[in-house]
Amino acid sequence: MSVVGVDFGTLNTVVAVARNRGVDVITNEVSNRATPSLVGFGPKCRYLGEAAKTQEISNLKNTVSSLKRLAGRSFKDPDVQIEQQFVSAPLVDINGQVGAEVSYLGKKERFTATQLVAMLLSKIKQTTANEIKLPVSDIVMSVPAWYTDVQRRALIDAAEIAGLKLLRLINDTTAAALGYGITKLDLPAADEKPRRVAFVDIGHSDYACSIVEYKKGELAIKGTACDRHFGGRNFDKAIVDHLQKEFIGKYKIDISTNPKAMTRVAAATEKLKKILSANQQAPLNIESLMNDIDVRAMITRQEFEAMVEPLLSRVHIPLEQALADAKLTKDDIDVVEIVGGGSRVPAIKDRVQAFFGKPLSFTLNQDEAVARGCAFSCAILSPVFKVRDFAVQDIISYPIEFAWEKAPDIPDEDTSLVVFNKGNIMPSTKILTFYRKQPFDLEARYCKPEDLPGKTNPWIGRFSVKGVKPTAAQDDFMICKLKARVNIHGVLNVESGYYVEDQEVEEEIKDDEEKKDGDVSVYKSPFVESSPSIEHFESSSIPAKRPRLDPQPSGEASRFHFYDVPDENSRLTTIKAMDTDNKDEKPKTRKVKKQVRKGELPISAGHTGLDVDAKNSLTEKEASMVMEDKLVADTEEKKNELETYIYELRNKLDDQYAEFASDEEKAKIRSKLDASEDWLYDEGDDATKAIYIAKMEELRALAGPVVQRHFEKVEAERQALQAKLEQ
Ligand code: ATP
Ligand code: K
Ligand code: MG
Repeated sequence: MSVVGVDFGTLNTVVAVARNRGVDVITNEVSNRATPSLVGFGPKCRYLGEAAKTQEISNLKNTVSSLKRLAGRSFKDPDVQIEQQFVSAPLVDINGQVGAEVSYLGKKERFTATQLVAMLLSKIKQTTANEIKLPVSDIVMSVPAWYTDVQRRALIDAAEIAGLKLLRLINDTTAAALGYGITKLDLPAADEKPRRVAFVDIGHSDYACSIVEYKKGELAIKGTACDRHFGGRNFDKAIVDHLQKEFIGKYKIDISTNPKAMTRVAAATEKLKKILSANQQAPLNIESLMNDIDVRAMITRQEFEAMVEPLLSRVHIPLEQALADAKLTKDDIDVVEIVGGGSRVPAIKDRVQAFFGKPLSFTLNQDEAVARGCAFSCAILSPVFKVRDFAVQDIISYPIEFAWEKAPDIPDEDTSLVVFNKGNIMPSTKILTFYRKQPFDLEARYCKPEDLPGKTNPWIGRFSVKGVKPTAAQDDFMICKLKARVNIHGVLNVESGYYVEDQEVEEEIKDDEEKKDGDVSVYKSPFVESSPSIEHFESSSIPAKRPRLDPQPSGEASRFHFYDVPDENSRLTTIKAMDTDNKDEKPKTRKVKKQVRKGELPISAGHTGLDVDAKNSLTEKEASMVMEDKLVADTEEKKNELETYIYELRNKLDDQYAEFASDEEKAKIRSKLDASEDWLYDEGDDATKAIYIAKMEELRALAGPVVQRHFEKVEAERQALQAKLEQ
């Protein structure tokens, strides 16, 4: 079983694996440590990763980039229009979702962003399996912290379509933070002041800062803030826009009217930008860019910095926000770690350093830190790998509320409640309590739509609670408990439902509780079910009739609790603790009303992810495209083998086989070789795998006797030599 971490970047995807008692970044088929996050389509097969990059310039209309930015987005989202500026294939609306229309196997085809991501992942899976010589299944993959439920579900679906088992979606900066923590052996002990590290990741499209607190064996994310439209590509675009104007004046060409010219300038610009990170000026030369015109330009670092000043002036914003969320100041930060290729721009580093007022630290590999963190996370979660345990506590990025219809018999009931707040620990479970006599529905949604990317629909899911009926005995409310969880992927679910009944139980009084006055109003009852949560019951202190949340400090074991109180005087909500009257008995006990789990409530959930049937059919489709690609690759390989064999045999006939073939035999073989070669460059250029194999067999059979005679002679010589040595 393999342990794999995938940093799915906007520009590049980096894969790390756990092996040789460590974590290594693997190389792909052309020995690169990062694979372009690109998919392309052709008349015979798909081009995935490196192949898509190779074909890009000649196949712009059928090449899709920005996959990470498209997953889970709706076509109408204004953000998709921004992406279209960076994506050369036409983006289209597929049942509301964004996808691309391409020409594939000679026909127009449309693929959703989820499918496109699955294609890249499927390639990553093959590359990784080839490299580590093991089948790949379990992975941990990174996403930006600002990814919403629908985006996360899209990636989970994509991984499944690609035949991968996604153990965790982890936020980019959290992955980097894990990689940092697990390798540092000098973290503060539990009773010491935590080490506080700011992680700054600036990639190709994205900028995030997380403030992280470390103690031995654990990290807690305290605040994360992002600029969703800030990365290397924005810096490139500033230069391209400048060059576009310059070329209009200087060469009378407008590259914005010519996609191929635009792409070539963008590629040259990215190189130029990288040169400017180490030099004060950099040249750009492109031959025959448009209308047979060669262009040249020279840009100094100073000019570049002036062009990107509007971006540079935003650098401090996520840093300030992350600190504010963490309720810390710059002075509290012990270390500032920088990752991501985009942060190599000296002016960015200067701004970050000036903001924190301390030198930056580069102990992580800027390009590989996220992938390595993902691999560590996978190792921790994988049952087959032993790794030092390291607890990772992340936080929720957007507040989530539940809404429902007012119950007919509870007049004053509220109809919505914020259940998860921004900054709540993630993963986390909360128990919601409802008093109902009939089945009911709940809807979950983000309650601050203005914080979401673009115009993301705040709707998260709808949950129908079945099996609810009045309690048999008294025709009373059923007390329904629902477990809402933002899980390890950052995805919301109502995972289960059950109902409880109030029962009087005898309970021992612990000494430290005794001081309480007769009527104990607050009483903690540890929940016996699988959930480690603690429920809180209160009696008279609840302001009647209002659903509410009761804030708890923090940690997986403490939750916010939700009360739904039907009636001020209802005995359902009154939990009384009574002293037992007999004081002589030991141990002392009292009767308390406790809620006892009585049965399950089935829940059917509707969310933005794919349903099972759709997922199965896309999985089949992906598998068949993989087979098709493989067939094309195998066919190409057989064709190359045949071609090579023709050349080799022809040479050997003049060389080592010369003495073993008669002139007649040689002439016959040569003429067959010539015919086969002519065939290869003619109709044989595009034949099937089986035909190439058959042609090869034909030649082998013809040359067989000659090869055999040669072999026998070589063998006889070998034996003679051996016999001599053994004498
Ligand atoms: P994202 O995290 O935004 O999804 P990503 O993970 O694919 O994207 P990275 O690989 O971290 O992005 O960074 C890629 C960006 O870094 C590109 O824009 C690239 O031009 C830029 N970059 C790489 N090296 C340098 C350099 N030496 N100087 C300036 N920019 C650089
Ligand atoms: K990357
Ligand atoms: Mg990245």
